[in-house]
Amino acid sequence: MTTLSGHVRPQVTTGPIRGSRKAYLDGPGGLRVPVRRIDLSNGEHHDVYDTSGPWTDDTASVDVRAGLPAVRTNWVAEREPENGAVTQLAYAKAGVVTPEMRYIAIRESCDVELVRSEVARGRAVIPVNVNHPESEPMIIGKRFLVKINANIGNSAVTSTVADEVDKMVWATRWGADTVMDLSTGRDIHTTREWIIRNSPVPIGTVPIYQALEKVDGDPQALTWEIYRDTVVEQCEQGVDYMTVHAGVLLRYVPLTAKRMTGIVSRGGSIMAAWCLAHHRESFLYTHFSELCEIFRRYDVTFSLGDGLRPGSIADANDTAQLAELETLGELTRIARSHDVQVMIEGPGHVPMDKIVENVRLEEQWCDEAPFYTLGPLATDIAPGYDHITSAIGAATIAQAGTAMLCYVTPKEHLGLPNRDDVKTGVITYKIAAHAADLAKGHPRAQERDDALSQARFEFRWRDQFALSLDPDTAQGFHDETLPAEPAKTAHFCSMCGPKFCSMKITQDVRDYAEEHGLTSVEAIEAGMEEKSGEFRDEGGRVYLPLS
Ligand code: MP5
Repeated sequence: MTTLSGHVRPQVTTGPIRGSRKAYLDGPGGLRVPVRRIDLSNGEHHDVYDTSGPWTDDTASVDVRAGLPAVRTNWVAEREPENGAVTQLAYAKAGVVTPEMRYIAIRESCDVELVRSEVARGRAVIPVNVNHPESEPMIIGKRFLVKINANIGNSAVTSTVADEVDKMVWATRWGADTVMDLSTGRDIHTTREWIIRNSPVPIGTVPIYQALEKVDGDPQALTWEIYRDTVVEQCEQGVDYMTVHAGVLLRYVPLTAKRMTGIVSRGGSIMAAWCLAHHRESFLYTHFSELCEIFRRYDVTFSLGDGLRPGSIADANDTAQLAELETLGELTRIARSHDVQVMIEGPGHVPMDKIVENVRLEEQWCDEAPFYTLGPLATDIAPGYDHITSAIGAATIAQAGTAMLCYVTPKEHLGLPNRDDVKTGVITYKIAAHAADLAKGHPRAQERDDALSQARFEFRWRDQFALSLDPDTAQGFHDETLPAEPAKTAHFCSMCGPKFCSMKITQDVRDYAEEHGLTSVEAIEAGMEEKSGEFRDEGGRVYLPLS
């Protein structure tokens, strides 16, 4: 790894999340698929999907200077590139099941044939650069669990390599399925190297940012050659998917002239500036097939960028946005003809009533390539709370079929997120993704809700904390008012106190029923019968005289 002279050495958070431990599910051929095992006080345990890699494994010795162990090295070495493309798409189309697909089937508790067939028809992607053997295979597609991405990366104003490595490990600890390094400041190459070597999840980038850095920030000075060399450099390093804004065509730029907020994508605005300055078609579009050939050699996945996404409610679903989406469909077909995997990036800012249309058009025009959306924010009026405005849109769009949600943090529109913002963004998006999994009827989604609700109803407070997305916050809030140990088994909390706890009262009803040898329905009926008897005995009068 590039040495970090003059830098603070990265320090990352290690060790299990409160109330759980790392466990592994064994699969055929020596596969070991990680899960987070939550041991419950009633002797049961509950396993949850685990994105955190060896960093949360107490038994693993990991050192950020050495990088993570390369778990996929042998799988990659066994491939025979001389026989054709090494992409998961090429194998899937040829009917071959890769070790990555078998790993994913265990991780998603599904049949491996579902994994292969969804990849083969392009409705799912497995982002795995052959040069990122440290990553644990995962799948992005509407038939699988909804995934979330966390954006990190420095800017010219703030942050260091150490901060960004810490944010990557922190984001995956809380559930980020992929991480994008969107660095635009200093040390872009070095930052990315440290992130990739230590990342258990696929890493995405936007290569045009580094290309722009190479020409000192002047979009006009960009060339296809500079861009191509940057892409090769990143492919060699192990970037798993790259955002390419190849749908921002010269003729679409004028469509944004009358918009409320113009072009809000950084990559989109860079390409629009280049097209206008040279009055030529985008080199990303004219050289797209060459780009496919590069991606194919490394199995890098396209994330076709929405450079013309709406940046305000007023601009949602406008002509510029939809024109670009159609072009992304054309590019999807070209990429697939090269056996390269593709996902499509989506908006932005969209009011709730216009969200579903985005999914329908994407599926129709882009041949069901996995949709990867940035929120969308369902309203523009809450800066400081845009993790929430966007999670509303994210849950809605995921229910309609979006495969991966790109998180938005509370700092969106205001500043570079710090590690607290990263955690808030990740947890918020886990909520949106899981809510969609439930609504879509994912076979395993409800198990966790049931386990948590059962713990809640039985006043197993520690189990309730451990089963929650953020056990530290759940326990912290509980302990703020009732920190003493006996409160961890008490049949109430400080919200309602001992006499007004609805769950306690329900349990009393059930206890009464059991004592009298009745079901709770019978107990209620018996109680009502008792009361109506009293009513009749009093003469059946609604109003009784005051005695
Ligand atoms: C970007 C982003 C950066 N914010 N989110 C995703 C999913 N991909 C890329 O994008 P841009 O378009 O350069 O602002």
